[in-house]
Amino acid sequence: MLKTYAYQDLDAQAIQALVNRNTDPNHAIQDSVLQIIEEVKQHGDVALKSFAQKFDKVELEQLYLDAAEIEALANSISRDQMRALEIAFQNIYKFHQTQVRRERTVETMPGVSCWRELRPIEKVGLYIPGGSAVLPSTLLMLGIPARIAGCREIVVCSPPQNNGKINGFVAYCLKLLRIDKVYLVGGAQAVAAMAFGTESIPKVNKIFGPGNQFVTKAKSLIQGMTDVSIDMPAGPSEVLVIADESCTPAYVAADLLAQAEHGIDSQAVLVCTSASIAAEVNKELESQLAILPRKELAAKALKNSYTVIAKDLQEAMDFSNAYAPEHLIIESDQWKAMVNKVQHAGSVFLGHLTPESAGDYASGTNHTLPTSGYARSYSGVSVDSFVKKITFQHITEQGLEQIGSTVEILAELEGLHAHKNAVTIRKK
Ligand code: HSO
Ligand code: ZN
Repeated sequence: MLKTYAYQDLDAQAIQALVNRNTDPNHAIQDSVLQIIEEVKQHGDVALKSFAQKFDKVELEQLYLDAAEIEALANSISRDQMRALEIAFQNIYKFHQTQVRRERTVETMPGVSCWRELRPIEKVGLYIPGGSAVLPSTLLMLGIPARIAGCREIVVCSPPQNNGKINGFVAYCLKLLRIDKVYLVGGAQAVAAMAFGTESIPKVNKIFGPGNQFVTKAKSLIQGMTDVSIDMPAGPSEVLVIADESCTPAYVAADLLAQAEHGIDSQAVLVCTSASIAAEVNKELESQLAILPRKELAAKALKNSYTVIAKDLQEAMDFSNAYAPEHLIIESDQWKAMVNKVQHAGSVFLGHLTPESAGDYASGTNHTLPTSGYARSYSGVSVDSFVKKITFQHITEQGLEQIGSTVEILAELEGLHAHKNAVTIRKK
């Protein structure tokens, strides 16, 4: 049974307490991650092999699998599974391809032209977690925009299984992405390896991908230690479902559980417009939870979760905007009218037949999204995450005549005479 709050009883402070995801940095984690980073920096491959022994319980002679090994693993999955991964690949590719658009050149004054051009980030590192659920879909969500952007080198790290291999689905996705090497490294040590480079693992320019608290902490730490950047700060996954009288409680419960099964720290929030909807959803939660293979995990996650009863959809949306969910599902006939009221969310699922699972896997949108309230200021991963935008300009003789005195005056008022002279000398 989800804890329940009535929106009308919540003051600003109570709302703040509810929407706060408490991602307080934990010092025990920070200290051990710093140690791991130091080990990898100093001992490279040797450190990675000993971490594989310690954390993944496997003795590795070589830290990667090559094309032939990937091919063999990829061939171990069924035809139907291959086909499903291919359809997901195509849809994600189609959606992301539209994100590459050439921008117009702007003549800000006659003879003064400015424009931007995209260039791929040369080397990117993708981290694919292995833990309690292996997520080949995450490889598609990161690899496809990297390919479309034209990144020259795509380094993939994923923790080895205890047979020293990776799972066949991840291997098949590597094949679809034409990536012919995968590094068998997991956890904070994978992030450190891609940030500093080792004998086997190339240093990259930007690191992407979700992970546990150790991976997340490593990503935030290496940013301050190197010139390597990261996709976004990541926390546990979350969903907020807005449901009104038009909803089907069984669908709402199914969506909350799809989130809850990710992990014990996941959060599934229901905001509905009456107590009777909440009661029906709770009944469904109980019966659907009972038959889930990951019911222990999901039940724990539901303990961190709650329901808010709002008086109408507007109030429900106000709460959602205060929460800034990673995923927002609007299970109402009125979904169209709600679209422009959404202010803060990572990805939004509209109507009764649009489960988050569709976007998690195959509809085309990216599932690497801002969590923990970062949807207030971050976007999800897209092709943009894999490119830089460089500005260019060109000034003609006429242009210099047009803009010259403005620059001279501004340089003068800042007391920067060399700046002024760089114009003056050209006007002569
Ligand atoms: N909901 C997760 C993505 C995912 N779900 C992968 C299943 N597999 C974070 O958006
Ligand atoms: Zn999911």
